[in-house]
Amino acid sequence: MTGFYLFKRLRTALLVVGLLSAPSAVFAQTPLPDGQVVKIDPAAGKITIKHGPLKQFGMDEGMTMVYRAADPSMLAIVKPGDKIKFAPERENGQFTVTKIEKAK
Ligand SMILES: [Cu+2]
Repeated sequence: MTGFYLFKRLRTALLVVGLLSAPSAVFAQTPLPDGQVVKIDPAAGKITIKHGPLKQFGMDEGMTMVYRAADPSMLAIVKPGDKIKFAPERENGQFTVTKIEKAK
């Protein structure tokens, strides 16, 4: 009985260690949100993206909005109509895309 109890305790402890060490790996694998390119303004370094809800920014519903490109050169790989995965961030109160990938 005691041996079984110890086994259960040990198993729980291992599980907790596993959970504690997992978050960074899980976080790194969080997929980027989906979007669709509506418009690109290379001169201004801006891109208009249609996207679904982004709760972390208080966008509870999908919308079409303009983002600043962290690096204007990233706008060269996409064109209007393209389906993308993008990394939205808020920098100095301005919505910025730090990464754009073409969705397959
Ligand atoms: Cu938005």
